[in-house]
Amino acid sequence: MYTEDCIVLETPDPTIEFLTGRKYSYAVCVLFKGNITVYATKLDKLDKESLFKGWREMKLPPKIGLNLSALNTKTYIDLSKKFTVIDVSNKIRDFRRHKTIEQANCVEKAARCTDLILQRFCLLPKGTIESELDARLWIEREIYLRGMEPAYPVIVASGKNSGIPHHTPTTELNSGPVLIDAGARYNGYCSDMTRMYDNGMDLDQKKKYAYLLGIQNHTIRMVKKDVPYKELHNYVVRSLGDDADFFTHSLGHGVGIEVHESPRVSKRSNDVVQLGDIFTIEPGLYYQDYGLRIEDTLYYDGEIRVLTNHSKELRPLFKP
Ligand SMILES: [Mn+2]
Repeated sequence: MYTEDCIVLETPDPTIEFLTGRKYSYAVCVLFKGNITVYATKLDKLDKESLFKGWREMKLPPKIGLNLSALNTKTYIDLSKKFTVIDVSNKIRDFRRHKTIEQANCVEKAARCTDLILQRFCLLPKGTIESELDARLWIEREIYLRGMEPAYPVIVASGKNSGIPHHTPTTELNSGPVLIDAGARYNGYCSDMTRMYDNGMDLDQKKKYAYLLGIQNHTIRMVKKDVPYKELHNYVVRSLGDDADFFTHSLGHGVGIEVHESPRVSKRSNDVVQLGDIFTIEPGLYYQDYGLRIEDTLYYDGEIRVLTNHSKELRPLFKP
């Protein structure tokens, strides 16, 4: 990432948090000759940062690299009038892909948080939670109370709503399978996990769940160095047989400062498993009247470490 002459990043590019470990309401980050200089405003407490006084005041070389996958279009247009700009988004994506053990520990800590919260959630007596929205707010509140924040709005999808992969929680709580997709963010690093609960599932639905869980567990065991991610995806599609038509998204995605980042974990991916990858394995089935998804976040550091550990055994949504 430092081989480019000069790279300029602007908030809300998540790479700034990746490099500095800090969140700014506004900042410009300049990487030049191995140094990182952060320009921030008085809205944030300034420490080692320089004061940002506008682009005009910045001394930049005539050619700069920009992360076009995260840059504001207006800034891009303004800067490209004054400088020769080159897109360095691929380089930044690859650079952020490799996670150190310290970074993986942050994801693990975030994962531990949602593990514990969901463990407590299924011990709530019936009647405590009256809707999907209630459940979402209960879980998010617990995340905040543990000093973290939700990595994304928690998904709670009950009955027919579980057939929509990114359902927005409503004031309903339907019987049938209940899908909960929850992740926390610790020190900037996200976790991502989905579990299913039984709020009155029929035998067919339980059989499908057991089948999907078998496939998910086997896929995790297939992870080793240099395995193409598309091979993992294709294994799931083959195992699902006729049901593959109901598996409507990618097998997973990389996780880090952003919930979705490199590597790609899909049938179109050209990435292979590398040391330092953090990614999810989340096969799902989405039918007209219900859906199922099981998702874990993994870290590969020579062997596979499952960072999300909440039980995958199908259990009742509430304490009976
Ligand atoms: Mn996910």
